[in-house]
Amino acid sequence: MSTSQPLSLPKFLVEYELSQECKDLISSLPKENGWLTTHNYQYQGFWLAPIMLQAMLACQKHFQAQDTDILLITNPKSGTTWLKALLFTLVNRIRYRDTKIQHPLLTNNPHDLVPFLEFDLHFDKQVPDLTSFTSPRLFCTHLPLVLLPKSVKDSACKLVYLCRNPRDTFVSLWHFTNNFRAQKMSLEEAFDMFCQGINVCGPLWDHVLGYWKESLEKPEKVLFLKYEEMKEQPTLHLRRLAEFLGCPFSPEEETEGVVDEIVRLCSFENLSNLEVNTSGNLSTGRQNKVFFRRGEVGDWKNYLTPEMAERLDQIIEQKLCGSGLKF
Ligand code: PAP
Repeated sequence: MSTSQPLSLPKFLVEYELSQECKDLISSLPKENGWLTTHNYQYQGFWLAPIMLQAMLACQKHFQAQDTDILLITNPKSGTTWLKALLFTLVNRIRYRDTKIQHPLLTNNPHDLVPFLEFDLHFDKQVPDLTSFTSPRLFCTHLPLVLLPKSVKDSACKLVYLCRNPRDTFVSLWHFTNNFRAQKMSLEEAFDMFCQGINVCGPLWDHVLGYWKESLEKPEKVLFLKYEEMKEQPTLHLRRLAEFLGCPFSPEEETEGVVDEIVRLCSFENLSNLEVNTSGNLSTGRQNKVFFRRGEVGDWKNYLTPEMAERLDQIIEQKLCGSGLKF
């Protein structure tokens, strides 16, 4: 196994001084080796890093969703950065239409424009001050449906869920993880854990299924998107997104090419080449470039053997059976 100088761990994954409440909770939970933290713990069917458990408890206690909020939700490495960019640009498009104002995406990584509820806001055991957020407030989370704060479910806020083919999600996660490890995780070891559902916010299929079913039951509340379909027809899905959020593109905007403009601004090619993303750091300390690797569909073919792909497919097929969802 090769070793190379690892990047420093993101702040939220550094083993933290946990609250007594979190320590008590953790002591009763099943644990497994973590990919980045020493252990992950299984809570209500999902594997979470200790600091995520603590943040989740804080979110559940303190986060008060507003009816106009938009919550963007993904399993890690499913296209979070892209969706953050698209949503931010979409809902703020009037504000930054004036070409004299530099668009924030040109100088900020999308993660600094749309905060994670659990990592960026509910992290330090304090109730965060959200008064500076203008409506509609945009937040992001990796939390599974069952662990969302109650106020999200009780309010009329909208949820936008993005999923990605599990094969590519796995390969992306494996690369991302190894950026931060001195002792690299072998593909086989990581794959075996992934197939058992033991990765942060895993099992992936349960995460996806929770939101898929919710989107079928409450289509006005949850929009379910797929990374591959967005790559194939980005303008179509951006229009769907705008309609779902109640801010459809006007005929004038259509004529002026605003839809194409947003897709181009948020594209992998554009964002990954901006200076802020090649050499900048997030406010939480992570290097922005780790969020841009290849941004392609089907990169798994370069890593997984046919047997591995078949194993994962069989698991997914069995887990999704009867749900109507396919990858
Ligand atoms: P996160 O869940 O940890 O925030 P996330 O953004 O979901 O990370 O994952 C990064 C993946 O999205 C990378 O995929 P890859 O490893 O297969 O390359 C990254 O390249 C891809 N990505 C980032 N920005 C974009 C974009 N604008 N369009 C398409 N894919 C993108």
